[in-house]
Amino acid sequence: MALSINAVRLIGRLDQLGQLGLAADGRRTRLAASDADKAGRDLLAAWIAEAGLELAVDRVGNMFGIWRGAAAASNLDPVMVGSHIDTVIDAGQYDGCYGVLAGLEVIETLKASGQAPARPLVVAAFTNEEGVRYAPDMLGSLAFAGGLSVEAALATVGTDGTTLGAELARIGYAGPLQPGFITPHAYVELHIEQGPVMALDGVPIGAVENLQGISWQRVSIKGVANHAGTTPMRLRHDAGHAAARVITFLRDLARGGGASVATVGCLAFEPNAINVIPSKATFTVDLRDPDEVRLQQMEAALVACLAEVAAQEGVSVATERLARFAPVVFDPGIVGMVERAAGQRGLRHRRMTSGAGHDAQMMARLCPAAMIFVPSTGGISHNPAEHTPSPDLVAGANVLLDVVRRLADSPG
Ligand code: HGY
Ligand code: MN
Ligand code: MN
Repeated sequence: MALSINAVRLIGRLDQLGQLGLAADGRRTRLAASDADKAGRDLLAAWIAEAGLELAVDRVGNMFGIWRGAAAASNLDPVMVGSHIDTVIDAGQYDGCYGVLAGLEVIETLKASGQAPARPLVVAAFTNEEGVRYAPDMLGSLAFAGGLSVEAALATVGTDGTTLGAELARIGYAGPLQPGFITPHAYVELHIEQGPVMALDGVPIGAVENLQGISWQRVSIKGVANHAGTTPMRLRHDAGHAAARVITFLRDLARGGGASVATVGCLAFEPNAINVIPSKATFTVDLRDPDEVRLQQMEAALVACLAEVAAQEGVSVATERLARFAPVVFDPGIVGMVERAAGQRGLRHRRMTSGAGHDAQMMARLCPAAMIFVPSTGGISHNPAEHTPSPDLVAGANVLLDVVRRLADSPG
């Protein structure tokens, strides 16, 4: 009988963590370095201690549970699993949390079963994966992988005017360790798919072989405030209308190109009054594509659109880059391990591209990395309706267990 994780403990912890950050209106929000995030971190730290693992926190608040076990004497690099426990606004309870708690569950199961992996095992919870409060997303794992200096990370100013460093200190998670203090032998992230592909295919395991590129920008359009009633249409410099033209352009651009997607998730007008032509429109642009060339073409098309709208509407435009990550190809060897592990458990599986960004795309800069997906009911995520049936959650965690055992006992 193959070793299996403790399903009751995993599902129970997911539900318990999922209760944190619930507002009176029932919306779940645990933005990075917020009080709600602290509550989640404190709960995770307690479970890490309960599992008998060593807790480590680095300077950008990344949290780690470390099990050295019999490998303490070896100087072999550890196998790392993990994800994130910060959320978007009005979030589901599985995004990120599933990968962290299943990773912890895998280590606890191996530890309790008397296994003695040749390598230490580490579960990570990276800071600010979502990037909703502080841009870019995947900030903690980016810093851990050396793609962002600690100073720049801590100085990041949030949408609320706070700085990440001050907030981490305030919630007690400005750790002492330098990001990158561990060089993993390999990194495997278990995550819900957050899209419709697996649910439509009826496939319980996804072997994620690549992850699409991401381009985030903030666009500010400045026009001229004027009276909504007295200003003829031909004399307007309407920042709101200019923004609407760009937003519509982006949707049509993405709809015309294969796997491309474009999203304007934030939009604000000034002075934001019913009878005043907007003087300013500020909005965010999220462009993604698995192909770097197509992503660059979308970025160039946006530049051209902004120039045309500025000229025709008599407005000025400014853009600010918030994040830019090229597509990532994961380690084929680990992807193969995922497929074999699923097959040996009699689980159907398929290769996938990740539409969402994940910490694994940053960890792939440091070591061989790959991801395992489980289905999202109805393809819904970043939404409180986000759900994955417990049998799928348990199956994914057991496949992670098998892949970790294989990696942890590989000397090379
Ligand atoms: O934006 C993303 O894809 C991730 O959820 N941070
Ligand atoms: Mn996530
Ligand atoms: Mn997310």
